[in-house]
Amino acid sequence: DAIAYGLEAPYAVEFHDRLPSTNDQARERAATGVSDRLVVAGEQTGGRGRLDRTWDSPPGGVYASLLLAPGRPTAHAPVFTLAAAVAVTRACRAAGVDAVIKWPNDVLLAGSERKLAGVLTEMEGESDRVAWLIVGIGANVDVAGATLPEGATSVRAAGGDTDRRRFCQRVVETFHGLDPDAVLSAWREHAVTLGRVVRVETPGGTVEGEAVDIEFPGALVVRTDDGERVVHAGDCEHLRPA
Ligand code: BT5
Repeated sequence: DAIAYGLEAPYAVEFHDRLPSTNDQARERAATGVSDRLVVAGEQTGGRGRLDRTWDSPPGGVYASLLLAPGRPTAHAPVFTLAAAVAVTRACRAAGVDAVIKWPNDVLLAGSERKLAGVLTEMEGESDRVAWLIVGIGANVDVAGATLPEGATSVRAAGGDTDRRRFCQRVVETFHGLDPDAVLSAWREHAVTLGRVVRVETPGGTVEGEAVDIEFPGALVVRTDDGERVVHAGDCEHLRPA
């Protein structure tokens, strides 16, 4: 598999031509006490998004899950989603595709709402520390636009460099090289959500207003008619420029 050849990472890397889900594979590794492991697959047969949604995972995409060492505060988990989104955005840009971040976990083609990539962070806590933390990345790299779901696009469809090994290498290097203190400012630099009027469906109801900032570990600050709301999770829709 082209993606497998010569990838260098500060973690052990395992490659599979095909897996149900790299996140699930990483989870199985975690159960045997492994950590600091990157699991990469050439395609997935059961790729997952958030909230029981599916992630279409045809050959040519990049499907990678990073199993991080235990012990971090569970409350910090969302910052790894932001860091992964920054890493994927920069990898897209290095491949010649103008990508931007939509809160919380989408990477879009700039000037459109078409999705290039998504991030799925999962964890389990023991009291307030993570027992395992998995950051899963799905990116449409060398995938023809026609094989993707509606609203999706790919590096290939956008005319970028389709070398998956190079793409994956850049994601890993950027993610690893991002100083935790630098994640929020890097995210702000690439985000398209800030300065928009958004509607966020949260577990506690709908929040609508101008997205004004991001707060550690990854909460969106929304200025509503009733004052500022700090939104920790949800699905975000961009309505219009503020
Ligand atoms: C995500 O979920 O965006 C997270 C996707 C994470 C996938 C990676 S692949 C490696 C690792 N192993 C896994 O099993 N998962 C991770 P969410 O925000 O819930 O978005 C899901 C929605 O995106 C779907 O309901 C579709 O509308 C859309 N979608 C599905 N497949 C897509 C694709 N390939 N490209 C763009 N959009 C897609």
